[in-house]
Amino acid sequence: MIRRVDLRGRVAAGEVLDLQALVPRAEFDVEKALDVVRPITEAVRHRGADAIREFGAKFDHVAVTDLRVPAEALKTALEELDPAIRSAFEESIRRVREVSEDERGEDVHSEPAKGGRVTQRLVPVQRVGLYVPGGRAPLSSSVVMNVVPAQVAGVPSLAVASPPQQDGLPHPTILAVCELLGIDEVYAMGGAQAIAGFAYGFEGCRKVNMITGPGNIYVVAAKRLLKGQIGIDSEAGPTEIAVLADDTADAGHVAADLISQAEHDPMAASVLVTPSTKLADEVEAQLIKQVQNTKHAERITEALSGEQSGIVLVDDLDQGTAVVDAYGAEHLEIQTADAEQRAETINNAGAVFIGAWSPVSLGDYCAGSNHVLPTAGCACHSSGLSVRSFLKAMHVVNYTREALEDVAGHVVTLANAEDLPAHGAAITQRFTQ
Ligand code: HSO
Ligand code: ZN
Repeated sequence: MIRRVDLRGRVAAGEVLDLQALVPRAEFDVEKALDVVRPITEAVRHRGADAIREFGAKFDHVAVTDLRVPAEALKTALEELDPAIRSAFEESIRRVREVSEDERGEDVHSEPAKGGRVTQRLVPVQRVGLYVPGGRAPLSSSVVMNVVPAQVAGVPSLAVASPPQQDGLPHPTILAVCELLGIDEVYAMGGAQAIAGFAYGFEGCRKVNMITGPGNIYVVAAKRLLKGQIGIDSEAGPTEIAVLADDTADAGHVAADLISQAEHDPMAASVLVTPSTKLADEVEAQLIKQVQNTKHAERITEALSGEQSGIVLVDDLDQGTAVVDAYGAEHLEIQTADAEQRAETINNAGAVFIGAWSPVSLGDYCAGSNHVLPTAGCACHSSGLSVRSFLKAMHVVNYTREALEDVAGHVVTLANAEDLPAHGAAITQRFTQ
């Protein structure tokens, strides 16, 4: 069901371990997909909506006449949404909004010299396109995770794209959540053509400054290709969960959490790191037992038995901590007696979940944290989506005559040192007239 990687005693025996290579990620070769995606983005660039519709018909097998979802369809979707689902979304939105508001931050005012003021203004990106995947499981919760931080940041113009279903519209729950959040610009388009449509604009859709949201390999490839032209969030690959656990962890909980993320994708990675063989055996037994009773047993089994998943046995929790930190999982659960202190030593994870009562699926929907997180080890340099993703920091410089005069000598010296005397002259000419 799940392979084991036994590291015990190997460092003591003098072996130098490449911790990141121990559990390799499933192949998600974005570079290869670039060649497929390039002609699509070029076609959309030159032929706009016609090209988007043609690729939609080819890949989604749906003929869409009007890419823009009519206001009536959004309204109906919300009216028809199950009230229990609506109230769960409302609670999810409330929590993500509260966290986003707390995190927004203020402009920063500094005065490094008398009369010399520098302000860092936090300015929202002006127009953002949010991509919501359809496919295997249309992730309507991703609408919340993208839209709410953008709204709290103050982004004035937001558009959503999601692939059409058989009826030519995106999944009704996705439409309902858009309506709930007050998003009225929604497009029935998916894949690389949707990303290109947002990046270049097309009839009726102004081009955006930034595109966020997860997607399949072609969506990721299109984002990579068009980056620069537009800003993007971090690239999202298959979902990952790493659990660092000791004997105090409940094997049933650990197995359920490993299964929960394996449910996304046969390429999803579920990794347990533990010094306890007892826990390892119990979790393995629980995996076998629990998978039988899940709806998506086939893809879960494929994910758990893939190279990208495994149970890693370590000498002790400190080695285990080094392993998970090197791995840099999208989601890291710490279920150890000292979970809270241990979490403070982690540098690389998309998000960290502490103890028995903070499972990843809580974070997927209702913790208030964001579930759009860096995968494939990108957590060592990137953050998950948040209100900050939609804010740019802009310095505003405001010096008085006296403050400029005070520092003029240094500016001239540095300008001359770089053989750029006109830079110095721009200062001195102000005081020599
Ligand atoms: N675990 C996914 C997010 C998600 N789960 C959406 C359920 N719905 C990636 O972090
Ligand atoms: Zn999930």
